[in-house]
Formats: sequence, C-alpha cells, structure tokens
Amino acid sequence: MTDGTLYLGTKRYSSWSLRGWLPVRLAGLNVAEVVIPLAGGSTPGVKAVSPGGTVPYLEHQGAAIWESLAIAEYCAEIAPSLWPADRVARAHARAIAGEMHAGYRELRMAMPMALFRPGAAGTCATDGALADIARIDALWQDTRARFGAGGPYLFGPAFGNADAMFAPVVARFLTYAPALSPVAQAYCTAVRAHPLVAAWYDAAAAEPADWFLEKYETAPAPPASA
Ligand SMILES: N[C@@H](CCC(=O)N[C@@H](CS)C(=O)NCC(=O)O)C(=O)O
Repeated sequence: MTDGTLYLGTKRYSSWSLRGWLPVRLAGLNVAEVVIPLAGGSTPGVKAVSPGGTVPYLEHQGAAIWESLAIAEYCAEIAPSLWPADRVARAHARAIAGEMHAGYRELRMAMPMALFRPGAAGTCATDGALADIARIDALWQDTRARFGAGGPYLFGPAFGNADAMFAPVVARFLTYAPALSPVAQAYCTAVRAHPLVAAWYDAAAAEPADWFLEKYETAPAPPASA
C-alpha cells in the first residue's frame, strides 16, 4: 500500500518530471510511479490526470501538487535537509531554483532534454542558448565557491532541491556538450554520478522504443559553418 502516486512523463525527455522525481525520492515518499508516454506536445493521458495539465504531478496523503518547484517545497516539509540549513545559503538555493523554474527559455527550446540523442554534441548552440549557458555556468561557479565546500554539489556534500532543479540542465549539457568552465564540468560529472540520477538514466534507457519521439532521437542539424 502506498501513500499516493507520482505521475511522470517519458524519462528520456521529461525534464520537469526529473525535477519532481528527485525530491520525491530524496524525501523517501512512498508513492507509486506512473510514467505516461509524452506525445511531444499536448498529451491526452497527462491532461486526464493532472489538474495543471502537466507532469510531474504528485498526489500524496490528500495533497495534490502539479508544479515541480511546489513538489520540491512539499518534499522539503517532510525532509527539511533538501534545502541548506543555513539561512543565507537556503535563501540563495531558493533564488537559483526559482530562477531555473522561471527561466532559461532559450536553452530549454534550443536544447530539449533527450538523454540519448545521437550526434548532438556541439549542436543546437543558438545565441540565446549560449547566453543562458553563460549565466548558468557563472551561477554554478559562484554558488560552488560560496556554499559548496565539503562536497561536489551546489551546497556541498548533500544533493538537494537546487541540484534537483538543475539536474535536467546537466543532462542537456551532457547531450549537447557546450563549452563549460572546469567548475561547471566537474559539477555535471558529480550530478550524473549521483545514484538517483544514474537510476533515472537506467530507467530511461529501458523505456520501450514505441515511446520514442523521432525529433529527439535523430541527430540535430550540424552548425551552419560546419
Ligand atoms: N511548470 C511546470 C512545467 C511542467 C511541464 O511543462 N511538463 C511537460 C513535460 S516535461 C508537460 O507535462 N507537457 C504537457 C504534455 O506533454 O501534455 C512544472 O514545473 O512542473
């Protein structure tokens, strides 16, 4: 018997689902997982279950939560260590998580999360995406320098809500391989090696081929100058 259900989209592609799944698993919520194959736009199966019409969607002990950042906050009520204990660090973590949730549209549009997309390295680097990447790289460097002592994650040894919000960005960087600072590169390596992120990749790799969306499984066009 579980305490609820976490609805997700195809793990190969659903960046927002990963942002919701990580806090739920980090907090140890006992929920069943339902993965709905995404249609690549509007997915009837998602609209049928989620009040917000999107995944992730969490039902847990009477609570219904359909925004990834709200899921992260809910999980932190159960497991407060998902945010840093220090007030200033916690404020910074919430600010960067909020910036991620609200922003980086150019990056998200140009470089959709597609965990195993072939031939993607070095492609899709629009000017807008590169501007977002520069901002994220600077943010990670600053956060690691100020709050990251003692461990490989944004706030040190514990992988928390801020890392969860950025995990799909890491996934994009691993697929599209834009130029990054050594600090950002090391952070990507650490996030990819986290057992929960590794488990997500493994589950994604096991998804059936009839869930694949061709636009995310074919090599993107090479840069115009190539
Ligand atoms: N702001 C939402 C965004 C969620 C979102 O856009 N999810 C996508 C999947 S990655 C979705 O459900 N799209 C609707 C669909 O495929 O029908 C959140 O933070 O949870």
